[in-house]
Amino acid sequence: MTSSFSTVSMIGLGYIGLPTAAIFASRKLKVIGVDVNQQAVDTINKGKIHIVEPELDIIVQAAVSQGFLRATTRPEPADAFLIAVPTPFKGDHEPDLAYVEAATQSIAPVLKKGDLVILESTSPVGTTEKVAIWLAEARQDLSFPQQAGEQADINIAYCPERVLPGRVVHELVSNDRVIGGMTPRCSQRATDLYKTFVEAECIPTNARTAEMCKLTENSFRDVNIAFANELSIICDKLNINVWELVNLANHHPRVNILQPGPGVGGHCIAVDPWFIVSRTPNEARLIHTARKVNDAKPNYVVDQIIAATASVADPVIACLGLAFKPDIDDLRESPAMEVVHLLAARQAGKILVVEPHIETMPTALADFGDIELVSVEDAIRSSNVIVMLVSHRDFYKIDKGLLKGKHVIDTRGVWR
Ligand code: SAJ
Repeated sequence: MTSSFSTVSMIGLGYIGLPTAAIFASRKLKVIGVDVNQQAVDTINKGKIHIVEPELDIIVQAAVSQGFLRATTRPEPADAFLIAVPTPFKGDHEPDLAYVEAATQSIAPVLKKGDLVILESTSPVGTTEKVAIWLAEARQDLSFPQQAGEQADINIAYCPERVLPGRVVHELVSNDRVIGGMTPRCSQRATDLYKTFVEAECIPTNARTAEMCKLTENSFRDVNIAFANELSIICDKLNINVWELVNLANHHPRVNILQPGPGVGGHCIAVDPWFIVSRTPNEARLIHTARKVNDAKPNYVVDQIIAATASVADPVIACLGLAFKPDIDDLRESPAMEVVHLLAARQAGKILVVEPHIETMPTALADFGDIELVSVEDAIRSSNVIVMLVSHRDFYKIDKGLLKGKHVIDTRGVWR
């Protein structure tokens, strides 16, 4: 650890902010976590967590009980401030920077000469420069990199997170980190800070490139999943098993196709490419098309299900999985949720939903009368149409013999 940081403040204690705060604290830095959600603050101060992430509970418990992590709703002075707040959409897929701006304004009064400010939130290109402008407007007594370069009182950098939900605690430490300083000194100071826990490489660049790098990584994955999803539709038309096809093609030493599915979900891959499209709509043609291909996939799956029900007198449709990907409980932007929602809206029949990672029906579905949350055994026994939506580990154990005589739509290739 470098001696220039003894107190670190994390603004936003969600899926990224809380694990990062806890890891800093585990390295014996004094961490002040800030969140507008009083309930989250109270939970953390009791040494507990308000989100689901393996191993996080143990680290937070230790950090709080040893006095290295404390949560509050109002920023306090610190040597470094990290901002990890949401950047959702507004309007037609436009990035909404309201939370980033509010977080920035909230730290302005407590900034002092020598402090480091890092933006971690996934953001459109140019956001770090905006943060610097907002801070300079609020604190005219201090100098900032856009005014004073290497001599600035305050250093500012953009350092995106790239951790995979479910593996956050491990990947925070072991992933390489892109460090986008507004000046080389800003990058150096941010590297010094992250090196308190990052065991992998910290690679310096400028803020704009770092912002674009984060968006590029998730767009790369989105475009490649869109390719797989488009292939699956082509294969349906040509009567080819897409899973076999992808497997065979991937035997080529320079081909690595991803897996088709019912669409792309989560709060990252289905969102971040739009931040490129909204800034450069005329240029980002492939990225935009990939978004549209992936967003259209749930509708395609629903059409397949409706076609399967055409020959069934009283359709009972078992939908296996609601989460946005396997073995997690996160339903955000989930294509499986969308499929069930569309099916219910089209009154396709009675719907039996199975999701081993939740206990109650999500409110978005509860309003429809003809949907029930049941066990996998009940769903398979009572249905005549079975739709595999999420390849949860548990679903691989289903006896294939039980599917005999039923219409099966396997969007994930579990029964390939
Ligand atoms: N999916 C497919 N086929 C595939 C792979 C994924 O349909 O072959 C679907 C999943 O089922 C899911 C969606 O894509 O619905 C996204 O899942 P994911 O596992 O690809 O990604 P996330 O959203 O959990 O995490 C991503 C990661 N980014 C990349 O892999 C480039 C992670 O490293 C980022 O930190 C995270 O986004 C983020 O926070 O941005």
